[in-house]
Amino acid sequence: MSKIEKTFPENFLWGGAVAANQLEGAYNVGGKGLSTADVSPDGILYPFDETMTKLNLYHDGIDFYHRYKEDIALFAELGFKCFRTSIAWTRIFPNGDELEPNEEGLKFYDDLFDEMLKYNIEPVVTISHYEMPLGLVKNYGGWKNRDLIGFYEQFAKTVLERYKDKVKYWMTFNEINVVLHAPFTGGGLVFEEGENKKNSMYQAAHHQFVASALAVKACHEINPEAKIGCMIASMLTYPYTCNPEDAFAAMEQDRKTLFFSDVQARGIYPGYMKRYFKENDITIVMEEGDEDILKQYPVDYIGFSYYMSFVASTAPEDLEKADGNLLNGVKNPYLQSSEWGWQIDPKGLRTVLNQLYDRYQKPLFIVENGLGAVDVVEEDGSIQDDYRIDYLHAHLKEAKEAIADGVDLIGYTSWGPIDLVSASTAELKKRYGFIYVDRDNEGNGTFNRVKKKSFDWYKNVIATNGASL
Ligand code: BGP
Repeated sequence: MSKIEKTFPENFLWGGAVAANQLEGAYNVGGKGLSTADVSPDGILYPFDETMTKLNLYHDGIDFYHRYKEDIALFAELGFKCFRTSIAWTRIFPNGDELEPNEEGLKFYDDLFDEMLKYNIEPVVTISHYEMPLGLVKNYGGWKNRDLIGFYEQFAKTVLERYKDKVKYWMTFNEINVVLHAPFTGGGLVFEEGENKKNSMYQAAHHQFVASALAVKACHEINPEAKIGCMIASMLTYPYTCNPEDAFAAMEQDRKTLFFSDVQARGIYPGYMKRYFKENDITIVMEEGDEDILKQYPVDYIGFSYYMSFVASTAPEDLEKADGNLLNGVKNPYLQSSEWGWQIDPKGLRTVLNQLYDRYQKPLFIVENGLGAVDVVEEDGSIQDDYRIDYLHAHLKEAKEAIADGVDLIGYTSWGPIDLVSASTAELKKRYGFIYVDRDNEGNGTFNRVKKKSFDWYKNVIATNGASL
């Protein structure tokens, strides 16, 4: 048998990924308005609280707003080729509907991107990541209102234009499919009594699709060299048994996710979804021209996050549950789980990469992957996070296999290269970083940064372009 060459491509985009609201802090500094995250002290899965009386760790994040120079220097030491972050919408348009952007907010990201470029770190920018101006929720009802398309388009055009010489890689919405699972965070949706929630969520998604396509259009007009992608939370589902009914249930469950990338990458609403809408009394209001916009401006690449896999069964009530803090389901007896119940599945990453590439034939970018874990600081001050190394090592090996399968993978950014506030639970003890941040769930700590054992490990992976794996 001939030997298969397994290597990462030259110019592979190694790096890390974060989101503005989970690390910047300075939530009311520099003219910034209140965002949905600022009133979500318990994270994206829980009700929001406008009284703001409860400790909200997003408010200070890890103080990246003031310490980004130190952090970018550490990323440079890791050898990062790219760094993915998002732009806090409320730094640019504090309430979302102003006519003019906030210059102080724009300036912050100019400085941040310049700092990255100083070290040849390519900025990869998510235009909207899990937060939006609270003003757009209160005054317009969030994304179920069509007006949001215009407000997003203005925001997107403003940043695409302003940073056109600094940013070549963009994404329109983080995990766009999460509007179905966390409707407040994903879509600014607050439901009324008796409202058809599913209808509102899919209507919000439709508005986001159109907004996303308009951002693709603007991006290509402003800088034809730039690439703009979608970003989905991939949720690979296995059938619990080989019973064809289970296999079909797994496919149907996967389609709840793939629907989003189907629309963004192929530019059409797939037939299976039109049927689902009919069967569930969902009517999507579209305006003339919407379908043309979707068709004309598909994304350039598919960005996705991958943390775990899922299991579907036609008789789930008879089976053991997977009690993860995100999307419960059936437990997979072959997999271990993280401390938060996320089922760890490196092989599934190879499957997802192959499935997405077979389906779209567009470049893929793993823009989030990692292990959320409790880290212990030893007496000597070190953090021995071998579990994190094991997780990342196993996943990256599968990514390498997928490349050998022929998948066009352009980059890998691990989630939270520096510890930050969790999205699902808004806590700090769920850590992902190669760099530890001294800050706890009660809001105590110095914000000091400490390299963990995984720091040198990842540095070596990048330095060898993955040959060390
Ligand atoms: C993704 C989000 C991130 C993020 C990550 C890890 O869904 O895009 O914002 O934080 O998951 O999730 P968590 O922080 O809940 O562990």
